[in-house]
Amino acid sequence: MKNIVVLISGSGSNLQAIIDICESGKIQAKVTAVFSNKSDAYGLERAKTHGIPTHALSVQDYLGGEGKPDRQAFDTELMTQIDTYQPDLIILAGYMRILSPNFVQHYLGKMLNIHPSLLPKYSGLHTHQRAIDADDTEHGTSVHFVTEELDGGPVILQAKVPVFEDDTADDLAQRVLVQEHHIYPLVTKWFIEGRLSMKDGQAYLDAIALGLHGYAED
Ligand code: NHR
Ligand code: GAR
Repeated sequence: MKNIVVLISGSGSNLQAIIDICESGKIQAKVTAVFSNKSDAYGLERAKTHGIPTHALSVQDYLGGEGKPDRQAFDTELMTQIDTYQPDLIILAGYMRILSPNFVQHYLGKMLNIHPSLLPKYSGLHTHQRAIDADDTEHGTSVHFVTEELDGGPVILQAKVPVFEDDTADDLAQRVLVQEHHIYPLVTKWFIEGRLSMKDGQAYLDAIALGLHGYAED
């Protein structure tokens, strides 16, 4: 049985999808802990419902010079606590804080993120509004390995959705989420089965190098 630790900041619907596939017995893994940088994240309640230990760390408890949040100190404590669970895989599921280089290096090749855009388009925040503002006719989501470059790690799998004329950012976000709940558990399954790896900044599925858009390159 492999151990998965999930990091969240909000609703945790992707966390739920991961918990569900683990509980279904379709993969030999369990979510052993959930960490949040927000104590009121709804995802923490979801974890508790499934008997999963939860931890909320507040950036406000890790202030450095001039009272500014000390990213390094926060991430070091996060790493120490995560490591007590001996994770085989770290999953970012709506985690909203940039991770420092030390943290990323520590889990390199075993940390995944789901980002709500068709990377390399729209890294960073507010992706749905940006797709609408650019009059894009399609949008989507990407699962990628986490590297030091924000949303810049190699893509594993994407899913596309249409953008309709009257869409608000929230409409689009909901449509994207439905796809995320399919592709994130699938990629998690691949990883747990030992089929996925990252070497020299390149993602591999069954030892075959994946392209710019991951498995579904067109
Ligand atoms: N960390 C590294 N090093 N690399 C990545 O690829 C990461 C990461 C941390 C989080 C998720 C990412 C996303 O999918 C992610 C990928 C937060 C921000 C951000 O600007 C950007 C991208 C992502 C997550 N956060 C602000 C910060 O100063 C805070 C924003 C807020 O709290 O609302 O950390 O989109
Ligand atoms: C998801 O759409 C995820 O792609 C996005 O936030 C949502 C989280 O939903 N992630 C980011 O924007 C990361 N910066 P959830 O909490 O219900 O899983």
